[in-house]
Amino acid sequence: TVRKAVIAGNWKMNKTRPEAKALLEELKPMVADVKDVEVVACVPFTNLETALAVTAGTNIKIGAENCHFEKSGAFTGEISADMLAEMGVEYVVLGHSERRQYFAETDETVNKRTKAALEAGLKPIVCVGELLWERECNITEEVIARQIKLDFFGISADDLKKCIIAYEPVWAIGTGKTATADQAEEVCAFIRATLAKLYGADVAETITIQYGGSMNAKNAEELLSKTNVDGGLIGGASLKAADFTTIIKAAV
Ligand code: 3PY
Repeated sequence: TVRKAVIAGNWKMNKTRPEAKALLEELKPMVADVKDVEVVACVPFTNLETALAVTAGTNIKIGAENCHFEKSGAFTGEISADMLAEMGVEYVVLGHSERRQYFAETDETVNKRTKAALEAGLKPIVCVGELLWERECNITEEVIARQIKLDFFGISADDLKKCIIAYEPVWAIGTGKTATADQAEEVCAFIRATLAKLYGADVAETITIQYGGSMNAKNAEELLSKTNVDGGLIGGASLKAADFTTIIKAAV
């Protein structure tokens, strides 16, 4: 395809600085020869500086796991997109279902964060996905279309091309349950068709759509073989250098 695969680790709330350093040092030589896949590690804020230093000059890019939508101000405990960009961070995960579920993030705040991230020059990895209940009620496509419309509202086609969309069915996150490759392909294709309608075929064909939700060393190859699955957002398996490398090589 025209799209370069992007495999991004989402470390979630894991790893102290020495642990982060050790993991990335282990990963570096294992993926040094990978050219056709964009390799990203999205790490906790406290690990960003260490991660950037350890991966400087390598093919591993660094991302954050969230950012706030305001530029600065009285938002105790928050981190702005500018603060991340200034460090040299390239990517930021936004709207992960854990943020939506436990930290009351909504499509409205995901939209604001996406705009702030783009304005700061970051590449947002915006997560969408349906709940199990919604899938059972046969409204997966409605839910996904609504998230796409709201999360990217007011964002230009050119800016949208800088974004990655991660399809993460909520029932597959941290549960060990994976969508089948056909289920993943079906929804990723639907996302692309929705983008084609809203933004035109050019944007739809250009944008990277990842699958996320318990992708691991065993199931990655089949998921990544699908036409509309351009990469993965990897939870637990990104915490092990060997598993993460297997997934990256499955995307080549
Ligand atoms: C998972 O694989 O569980 C994820 O949430 C990836 O973001």
